[in-house]
Amino acid sequence: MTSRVSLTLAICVLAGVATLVGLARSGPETAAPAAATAAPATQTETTTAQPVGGATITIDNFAFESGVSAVAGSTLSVTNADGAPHTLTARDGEFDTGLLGSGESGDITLPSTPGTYAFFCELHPSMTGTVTVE
Ligand SMILES: [Cu+2]
Repeated sequence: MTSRVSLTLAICVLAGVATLVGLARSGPETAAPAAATAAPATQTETTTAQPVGGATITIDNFAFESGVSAVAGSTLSVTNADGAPHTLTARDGEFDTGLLGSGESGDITLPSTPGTYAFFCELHPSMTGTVTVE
């Protein structure tokens, strides 16, 4: 009987040692804060190609500057360098500077669809021009 008890004790002691060894081995791994460092990678670049450096059109001597091209959706700056007031108004109503007095400037936002857009001056309908949006 005694040997059987001591054998049981020995097994218990061995099991206890094994448990301690197991705790000791797994301890450092669970304590490592490696999981917390991999999180913030979702809010990266929202690559919406924002046009930079808008084009300009100058009005002078009752004429629009011709051959202007600009990035779709960008801002076009219109300067009236003439002695008379003018507007730069799209034929299809997509943009309009409104009345620009002598020496005044106004910005319009170009369409986001590429193409050639015709415009005119509301005060002087014979003044026409186009802007190429690309
Ligand atoms: Cu005009």
